[in-house]
Amino acid sequence: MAKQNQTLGEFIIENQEEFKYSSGELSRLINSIRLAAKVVNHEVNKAGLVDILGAAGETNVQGEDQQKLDVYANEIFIKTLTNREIVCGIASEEEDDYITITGRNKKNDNKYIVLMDPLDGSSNIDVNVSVGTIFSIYRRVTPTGTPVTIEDFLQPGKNQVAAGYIVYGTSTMIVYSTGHGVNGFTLNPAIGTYYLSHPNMKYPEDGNIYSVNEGNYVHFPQGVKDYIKYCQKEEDNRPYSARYIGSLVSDFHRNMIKGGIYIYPNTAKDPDGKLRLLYECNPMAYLAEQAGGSASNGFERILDIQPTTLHQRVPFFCGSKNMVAKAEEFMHNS
Ligand code: P6P
Repeated sequence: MAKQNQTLGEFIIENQEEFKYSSGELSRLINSIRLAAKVVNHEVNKAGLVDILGAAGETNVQGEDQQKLDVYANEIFIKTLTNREIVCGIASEEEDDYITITGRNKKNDNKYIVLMDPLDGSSNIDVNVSVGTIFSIYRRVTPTGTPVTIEDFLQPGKNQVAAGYIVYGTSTMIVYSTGHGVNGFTLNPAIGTYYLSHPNMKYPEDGNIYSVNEGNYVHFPQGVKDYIKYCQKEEDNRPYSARYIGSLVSDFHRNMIKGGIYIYPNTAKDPDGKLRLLYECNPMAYLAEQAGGSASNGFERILDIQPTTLHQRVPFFCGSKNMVAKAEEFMHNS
């Protein structure tokens, strides 16, 4: 049960028994993500000082190599999860292949794997727009103690045991679910503690915000074009407002609080769209459904899609249940 102003640490302990068959491993996993997020947050918030500290690829005032922030975030999350020996495998947008984690004794009895987009929307950093980290957690399906295989990573999204994101915005928040609803925690940077600020987050069933990059309009499928014109029509509670930050985590977060739909469709240029199924769409779809929203590729529930490759892309329609249903109607009728 969520209590206002509870810290994330207290929340994890108090809800420990909700983690199916967890021996505290999943709690330690969420805790390690919490720690890595604080380290990345510190660096992201300094990004504006790059000119003073040295641009990416050069040395900064401390004489350290200034890394691109998405590379830096990737390393921080991988190091934190590896050093604490909490997972048996990791996949990341920044890594061509998955990483097998073997414990100090060269055996690894951990049962969880993590897939992540360490810094989604990182191109927005240079213009001081919020960015995010997205993570997705599964139990492995191959025998414990053996090296993970691609089979462990190519599970449908409905198998996730937890998923969440960190949004590095006007404040830094962790929003996640372990299958019992969605809760948001805001970081108090003065003391480095996350406090429960958004208990039991719910996607409004309807909304009046649509988030899509209309610059690609001419390349969209006819169903998406028809839905956009529907959003803009002076009728009922429309026209809706167009809000598109260009950072999935930020658009999703705003739409979950206010109600809305995010669409990244396929185009002739990108026949499968742009967003990655395993570490962008699946975790966000899991959160959307846990909050009473929905997510599809325009025709099929995202969480039911059987992945075939680690970095595969899918068209993505996600948000308020009734808005996604209406967009799917236009897709079916086009
Ligand atoms: P476009 C960021 O690169 C990202 O993966 C999402 O966070 C964001 O919503 C989308 O791509 C933006 O893509 O093509 O509209 O710039």
